[in-house]
Amino acid sequence: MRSITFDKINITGGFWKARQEINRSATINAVWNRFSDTGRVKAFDFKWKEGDDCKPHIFWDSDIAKWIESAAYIIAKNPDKELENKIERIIDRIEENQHTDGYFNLYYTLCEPGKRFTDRTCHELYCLGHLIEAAVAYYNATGKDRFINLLCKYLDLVEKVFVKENSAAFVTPGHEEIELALFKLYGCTGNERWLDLAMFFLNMRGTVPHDQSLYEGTHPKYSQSHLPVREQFEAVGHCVRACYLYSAMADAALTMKDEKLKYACERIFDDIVNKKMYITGGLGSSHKGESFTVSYDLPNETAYAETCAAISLAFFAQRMFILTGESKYADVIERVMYNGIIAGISLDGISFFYENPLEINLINHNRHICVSNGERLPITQRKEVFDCSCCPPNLTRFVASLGDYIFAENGDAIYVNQFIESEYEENGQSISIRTEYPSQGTVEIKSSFDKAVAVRIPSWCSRFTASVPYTRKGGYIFFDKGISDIIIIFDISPVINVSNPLVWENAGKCAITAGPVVYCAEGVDNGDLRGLFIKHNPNFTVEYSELYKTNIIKASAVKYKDNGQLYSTREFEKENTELTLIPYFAFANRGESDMKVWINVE
Ligand code: FUB
Ligand code: ZN
Repeated sequence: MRSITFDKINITGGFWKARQEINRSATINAVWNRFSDTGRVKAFDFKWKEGDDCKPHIFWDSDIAKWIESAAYIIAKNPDKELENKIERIIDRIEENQHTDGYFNLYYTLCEPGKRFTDRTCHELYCLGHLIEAAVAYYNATGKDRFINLLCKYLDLVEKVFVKENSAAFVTPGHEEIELALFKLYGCTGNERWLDLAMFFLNMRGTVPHDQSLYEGTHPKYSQSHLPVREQFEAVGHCVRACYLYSAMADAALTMKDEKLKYACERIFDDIVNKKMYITGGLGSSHKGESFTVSYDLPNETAYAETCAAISLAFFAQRMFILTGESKYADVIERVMYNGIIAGISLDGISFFYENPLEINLINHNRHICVSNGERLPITQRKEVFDCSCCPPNLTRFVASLGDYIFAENGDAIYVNQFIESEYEENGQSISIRTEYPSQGTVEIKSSFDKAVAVRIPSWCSRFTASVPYTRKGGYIFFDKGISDIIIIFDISPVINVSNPLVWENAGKCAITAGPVVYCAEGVDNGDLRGLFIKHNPNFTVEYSELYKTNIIKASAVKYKDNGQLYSTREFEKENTELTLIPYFAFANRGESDMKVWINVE
């Protein structure tokens, strides 16, 4: 399967066009401004000294790198001199401050000189990985190779220290990222040294006793260092680290035709999706280690579900789709992009969640009034920047390059994976999608390609119609070549979802989805959420909301009345009511509020 990259695709309207416009006009500048306020941009002047404010953090390089990568994706579609100049200034600083042997790192140059490559947990290779991704994106957008060349010089050093001399204090990085970046660099330059280096880091993981020792009390599973990669079959440890690693494993499986790696990736992916993923596509059941825990452990209120983890799942899923051509991977991308990822950003595009809980109970947030311990709970309102601000620039790069996920090509067919109003043109042939998705299920596809068109039937969809004959194979319906006008109508009526009974937290509860969108109830619409139970077979009504650019849902429900008694042997009185449900991605945009995705069923 060949992916058709975002630069060849125009997103022309609808839900995602609006999101990309906000990303381009508001978010990219807001993130830059907050990175300036907090000293991240200035740090690249390399003037910081002990005692000054804004001490560089070990992965500030990566924050700016992800910002550059995002800006490069934006420039690729909308040339913008101001953004380009900002990038050029940072590259100037990198060039001026790169060590003569190629090394470049803010923290180890300014704060701990002489200690480079001594601490596996300190993110040097992670930062380099993000710089590489940024440089590749910038080269692809502008044709300028100065940034890539600087980093290749750094990579000459990395190859010497890690592969030839084995002189660093560790062999594999504590936070994966460089591996997938090296695959991108190999794809861009064709230089097999970078492929070999990627394979070196992958093959060594889980084989080096020193790298498997306990770091800061964490188990080797935390950084997926417990086993060689071909023997890893379960998703473990820190979720972002994990999915960046699994993405690189999938890259390697494809590039090297490595069946063992492919098998490991398939097993891990299924483990995530069938046992460890929130209905929103969020990953990470615990803030401790920002990590996967055990199967079916999916607490709602204390969910970690870091925005970066959701994005990293999309990266892994996309590579698995390219590797296998199976629609289930695109299903997961759809789930995560409409839910777990964009919940991380406010509707106005300037503030962010790091953790994305599936429930907010404000009483628990105020519990310290009565008792002092209190479970650690995610914040209830988005913030413009964090001390650890990895998520905002991950969002900007994901949204700017969203076109990557729409179409793919394999032999005789063009694949339509995501229903986003867009067009792709190559060699005088084109395919376009027109749709109001996800507020409506109608998708019109026009193709002049001399190929069949394969359209994904989403796993959530039990009913659809198509305007022309098709054949079904796996998760796709195929329209013969020569069929140029296709209209598919997916039934996106609201439906009830229940959890596997082993998910303790969700027993007796349901979640409502419509098409790919997961819904939630907020106190701001429904008053006190306590005592509210959705009817067993609820009536749903749907109305379009301009605020959310998709629908809200009203569902029939009952409200139990407080009669002043704490306990009773008889059922409390109840009255019929209507529950208002909004898209989960839009929660916490109207002030602090209780919120629930999983709702009690009467
Ligand atoms: O450690 C770098 C990034 O910060 C991780 O990927 C996130 O989970 C956050 O810890
Ligand atoms: Zn993050």
